Amino acid sequence: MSKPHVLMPSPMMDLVVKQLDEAFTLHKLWEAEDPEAEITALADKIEGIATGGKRPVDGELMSRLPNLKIVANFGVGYDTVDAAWAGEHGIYVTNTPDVLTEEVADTTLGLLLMTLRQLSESERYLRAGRWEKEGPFPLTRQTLRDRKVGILGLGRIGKAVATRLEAFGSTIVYHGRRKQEDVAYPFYGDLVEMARDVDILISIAPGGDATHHLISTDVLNALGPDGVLINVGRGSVVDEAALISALQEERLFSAGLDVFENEPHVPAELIAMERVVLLPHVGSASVHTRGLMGQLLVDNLKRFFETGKPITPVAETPLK
Ligand code: NAP
Ligand code: 8YV
Repeated sequence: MSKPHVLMPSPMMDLVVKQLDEAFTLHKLWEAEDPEAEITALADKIEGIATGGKRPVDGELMSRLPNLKIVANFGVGYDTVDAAWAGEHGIYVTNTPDVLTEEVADTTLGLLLMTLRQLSESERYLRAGRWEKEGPFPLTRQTLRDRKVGILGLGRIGKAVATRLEAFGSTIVYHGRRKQEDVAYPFYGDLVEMARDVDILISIAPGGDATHHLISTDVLNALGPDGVLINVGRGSVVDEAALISALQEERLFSAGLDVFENEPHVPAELIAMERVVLLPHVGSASVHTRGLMGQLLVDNLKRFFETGKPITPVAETPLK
């Protein structure tokens, strides 16, 4: 029996490529001389896509593949796949939830502490020989002691962040589209109102149209000159230009960012700010966790082609 044909638009980790190469007829689009002509030539054969998000899997691409049945996304966030279009056309989309939750929550706490206590800046101070020449690094204005933290997106990762923050003694509140009945933390239906009441805003909400620029000038102004923003969700959730202005004009104290609007580009204005902490989207980036994510992507494709049902389909997939 011939193996199902799977399209991989951009390179993925060896663990994924090796297993997909064994189980399927894998088409590595980046190796094709003319990728667009390759898609056209393979159009009728392709039944699955394995994507890491570098090339968006949009309606335009999917509509060219009449036998496409499943798109397997590497990552829990799947904003680069048009899952609504896929769902409407009976195509499964899968993501990689849960296996990365604790790792991303660990990174979030690391980024939070680095930002509040200006740890990157103080390390640069030491490495530049300034401790010896100029004396101790100045005391930081920020601390996690006695702080109120607002979480935008109290989902799997948001809850794992909240559990850690409880151990740190923080007061926790949250905003989302709806109040969660099984959650005891106070809920805010209005993000500006929550920002006004907290010291720190942590965003771990998904990307996409519904959350685009949710963290606006109004939200940043409500956080105020002593406020700190941490973003580990998606860059598109924050109005980056508004954030830069707020930091430059000292309407916001600082920010810790793992995600950006136009990755891997990071605005020079942010890079120039000593106090701001910038990470290159490393929330889940350990060999351990990326390995689990890759394996789940492979297992989703294998399970689907064996049984007709993947392991972790996203909510938009209407197929039962
Ligand atoms: P999840 O369990 O689906 O949680 C998402 C949360 O966001 C939910 O609590 C949801 O609450 C809230 N939300 C969704 N749409 C919203 C909207 N329009 N307005 C306000 N809140 C909204 O997902 P997860 O596993 O925690 O992952 C969350 C996100 O983290 C991913 O989508 C991804 O973008 C990001 N992420 C980043 C990294 C990294 O490396 N930096 C790694 C992994 C994930 P309601 O449904 O109640 O609104
Ligand atoms: C991945 C992520 O680094 O899972 C997500 O949503 O943002 C990260 O874990 C990314 O998706 C890999 O491209």
